[in-house]
Amino acid sequence: MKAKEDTDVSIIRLLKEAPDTHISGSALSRALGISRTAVWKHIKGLRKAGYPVEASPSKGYRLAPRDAASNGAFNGIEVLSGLSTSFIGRRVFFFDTLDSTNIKALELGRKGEPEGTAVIADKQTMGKGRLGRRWESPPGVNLYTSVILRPGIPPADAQRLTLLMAVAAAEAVGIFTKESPSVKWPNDILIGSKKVAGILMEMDAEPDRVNFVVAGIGVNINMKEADLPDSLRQTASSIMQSAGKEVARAAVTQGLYSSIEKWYKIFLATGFSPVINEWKRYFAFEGKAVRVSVFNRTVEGICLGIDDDGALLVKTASGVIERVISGDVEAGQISRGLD
Ligand code: BT5
Repeated sequence: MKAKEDTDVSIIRLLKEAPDTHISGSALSRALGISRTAVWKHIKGLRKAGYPVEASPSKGYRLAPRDAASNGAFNGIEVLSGLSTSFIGRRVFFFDTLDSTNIKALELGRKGEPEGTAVIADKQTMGKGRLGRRWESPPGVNLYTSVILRPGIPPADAQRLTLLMAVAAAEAVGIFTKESPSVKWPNDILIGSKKVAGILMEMDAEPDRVNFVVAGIGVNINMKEADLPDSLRQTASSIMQSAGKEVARAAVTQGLYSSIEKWYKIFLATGFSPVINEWKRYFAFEGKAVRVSVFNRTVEGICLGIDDDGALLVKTASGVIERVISGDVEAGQISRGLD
């Protein structure tokens, strides 16, 4: 990230820390180690970027209070100036439009960007779901982000990170919603029965080693039904629809990055079981009838939960326990012979 942006972030952070007071030009120049003229240049740039910085010759600078209806700016400066993580999202590449944040993050990962680097787009033109599906990504309302991780694990273990991301996303969504979120195996975050967030993990790997993983997360934040195609209106929702009000996208992003960092550190320090245990708390399908689409077949039965690797366990009518590594789950019918 460019040095100029770091100074901008510091200025916004300092102004936010003193919400109702002015900070003099000389105090800012001392705190930032730059001249007063340089401070003024940055303030002009920040105003251009949409920050309402007031300047008074006698008192200095102050961030004008935003009106209550505004859900705040959403850009790299806004995310960074309120971020409390040590490495997730500390480097942020913010774009107004991208084809897909995952595509950009894969490109940046191959160029050697460090662990924790994040890509955000206000809008995606080719937002990706799993198996070539599409992720609806309208502008101005949601979060589309991808984070680079370098966990040094074998490719076979990478699936575990999907569940870790689901735990982090559910935790972050739950901070803002009235209802508690649940997870649908493996990667959907639901409020009630409607999807508010999805996760797409991609990796750059050799046969025995993961070079890096890209965790792509889409969170519906202030999206209204009207922003969605007809086909998704019955199945998708947003944080706003549960919270009853608009929510600042920067705050959701910061919450998500904090949760990712927290669970990723736990995973690296103590392994996968704390993540699995937490994931189970959010899982709504255990003991229920499910129908799982797996490539070219369907597995039906009672969901017994997941095993230690995160695979789904389904007991079929014939009593066989099937272990499903990848697929789509939906509620099924209880048929005779299942117990
Ligand atoms: C997912 O796939 O749920 C993964 C979504 C990942 C999106 C993020 S955004 C940032 C990053 N960059 C990307 O390009 N992608 C990631 P899957 O489980 O296959 O679900 C896809 C299905 O969810 C679609 O076929 C629709 O039925 C539904 N869907 C599409 N857009 C949606 C939305 N905005 N909200 C809720 N459901 C949606």
